[in-house]
Amino acid sequence: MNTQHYIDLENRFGAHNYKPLDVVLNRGEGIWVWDVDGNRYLDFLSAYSAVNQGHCHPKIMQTMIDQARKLTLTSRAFRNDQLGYLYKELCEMTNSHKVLPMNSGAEAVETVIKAVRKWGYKVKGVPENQAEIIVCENNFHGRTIAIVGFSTDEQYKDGFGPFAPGFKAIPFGDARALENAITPDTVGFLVEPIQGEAGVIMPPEGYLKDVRAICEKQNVILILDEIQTGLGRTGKLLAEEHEGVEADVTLVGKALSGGFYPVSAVLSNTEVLGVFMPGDHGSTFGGNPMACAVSRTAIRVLMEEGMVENAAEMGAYFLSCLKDIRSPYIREIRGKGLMIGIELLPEAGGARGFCEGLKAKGLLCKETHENVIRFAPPLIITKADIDWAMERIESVLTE
Ligand code: IF1
Repeated sequence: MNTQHYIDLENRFGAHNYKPLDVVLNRGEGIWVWDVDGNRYLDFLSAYSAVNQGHCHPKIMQTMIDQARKLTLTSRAFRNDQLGYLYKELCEMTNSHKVLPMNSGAEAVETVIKAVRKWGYKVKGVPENQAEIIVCENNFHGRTIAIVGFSTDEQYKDGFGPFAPGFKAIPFGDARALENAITPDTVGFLVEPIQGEAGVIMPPEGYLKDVRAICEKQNVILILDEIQTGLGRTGKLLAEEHEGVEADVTLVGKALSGGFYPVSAVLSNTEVLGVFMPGDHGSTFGGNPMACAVSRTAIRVLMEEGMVENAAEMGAYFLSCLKDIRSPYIREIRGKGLMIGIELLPEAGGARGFCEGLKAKGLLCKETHENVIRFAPPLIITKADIDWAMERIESVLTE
């Protein structure tokens, strides 16, 4: 069966809401993936940072198999023996007090929107239905109706209205703008520590510290969406650690399961999650024993196997190699840890062509918007692997 056969199947029977690179994968191990024709590729996307631990990590896989033999799903109508341990281990690791488990990242975002609104009414004293959440321009927090409703990207919204009210967008990286936007009805500020989808956009240094102080002073809940930046990606367990701050609420997902299973969580350091009463919120699959067992092992290997430190070290090495490239196409190279973007000049003809070129040389990555090539390899990558990748990246960017 060749690649085209699988592509034809997808095109005939699937919705066309993606335009993937034409590579059909059927096997993965560590940083490598293989296509149906037997070609091997270095994965520089890591499923959008969901496989930070590398593909098919043997310990996570073993946990999944063992748990599948025992018990997969109980629903939250009953308790299971994994959930409490996941709570405890996540709290200890992230210095949180409370956890609420969901499945997708978007569900974690929806959950926190409900929680901070209710906190606003019950604790802060905001008048009924007046709660306001501040978000940033060019945000990406998922695809549900509430979330795309506060996107500032026209494509994400076009044709999908009407949307939920109660959101206000301000420029990213501008602490003054936050200060000016807050009103007595503001309950939360939702922000990515580094904007991923927007093109690996880094805020000015001190930004998180400043917004932390502003939220504190104005009694506004600071919510960091670390679904992409969290769990080692930027060289710290959570990106907030780069500035020594602690959010009131932190959202994690993606690598929380090492890519085996959709698991997300809302982590809370205040009484925000305390506003939920039985029946207020839930999910059939959220907190199921399979998800809990898998993510317990996924976070354990992340820590035990030094992946966070490796991301910091290899990220710095990779960034310095990239900055040595002399290319007429590059506008800027930026990133933290192993979350790196190369912004191309408009005359380069778009990032997609470069991603196609890299694929032909055995390296898989994905453009974001028109002009940014995004690199996010698994956090287990070695110096030799980066050198291997650099040869290919350099040749595509200079030929
Ligand atoms: C797609 C990007 C990455 C996220 C942040 C929440 C979510 C995401 C910061 C929602 C999801 C994804 C989804 C994926 C593309 C992707 C992405 F290109 F959009 F920017 F990762 F880089 N918060 N990000 O980045 O999590 O519900 O998907 O589990 O195809 O939509 P989800």
